[in-house]
Amino acid sequence: MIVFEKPKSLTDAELHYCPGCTHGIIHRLVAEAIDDLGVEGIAIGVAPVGCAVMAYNYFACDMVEAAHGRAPAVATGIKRSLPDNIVFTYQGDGDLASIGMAETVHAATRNENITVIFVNNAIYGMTGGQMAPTSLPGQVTQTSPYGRDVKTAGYPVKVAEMLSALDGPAYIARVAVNSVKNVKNAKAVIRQAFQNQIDGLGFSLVEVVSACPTNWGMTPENALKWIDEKMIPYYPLGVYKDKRESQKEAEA
Ligand SMILES: Cc1ncc(C[n+]2csc(CCOP(=O)(O)OP(=O)(O)O)c2C)c(N)n1
Ligand code: SF4
Repeated sequence: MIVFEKPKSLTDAELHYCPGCTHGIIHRLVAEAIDDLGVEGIAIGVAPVGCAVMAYNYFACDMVEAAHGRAPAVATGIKRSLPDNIVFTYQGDGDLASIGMAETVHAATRNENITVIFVNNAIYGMTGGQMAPTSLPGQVTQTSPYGRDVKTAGYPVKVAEMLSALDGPAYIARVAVNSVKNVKNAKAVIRQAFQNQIDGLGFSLVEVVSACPTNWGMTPENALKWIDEKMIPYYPLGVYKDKRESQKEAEA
């Protein structure tokens, strides 16, 4: 009896992520959503620049590599020219909320029918742990050795809250992958974000609070605890915007 299987939408390539990094869990949840919805033959992913730069080796579908931060613009072009395909981006916080902020906001406000997976690990992982737009107040990073000072570096960007204030996007949610309960919920939300695209609803973004034990300078176990103790209080989980639900309420 098979009790555990790799999703069909992941290749056999060995992941290069650090021990305890939760990028791997998120890859799996995306691949499971693609499998469950039966869109593996028509999915096209757009890989970021960041630790997930080699996502094109891991997802068993057509993949395109975008320049740093440009994935939503690249995905827009792909989806508009191939509307019957299912197009997703996979991006970190440096990629999406720093250099790629404009692309993100404008793809959301245009309600492009794409699915965006946004991995918020509160740091630039690939380049060695610099402060990200999402680093917490007081968080020590390579470029904030005394902790993020909001007086000079500003406050963290709350992407889910910010985008849900726009009229455009169809679905905005935040999940975490630091416990079994949170992973199960993340799976359902990511699946919904793909289902929305199949149903033609428009722009769906799932912010996934994720661990970077290497650059946080923590053991994998403590990194998961830090998510509970520090990240989730600042970045509350939940569905921030759901046009399907607001439509139902308006009709009731
Ligand atoms: C145009 C451009 N600017 C800067 C870089 C350098 N760079 C590569 S990855 C990265 C940040 C990655 O951080 P994030 O998107 O949070 O992903 P993570 O590695 O944490 O998963 C930066 C600044 C680049 N490759 N291209
Ligand atoms: S540096 Fe951080 S985000 Fe990158 S693979 Fe390692 S743990 Fe993951």
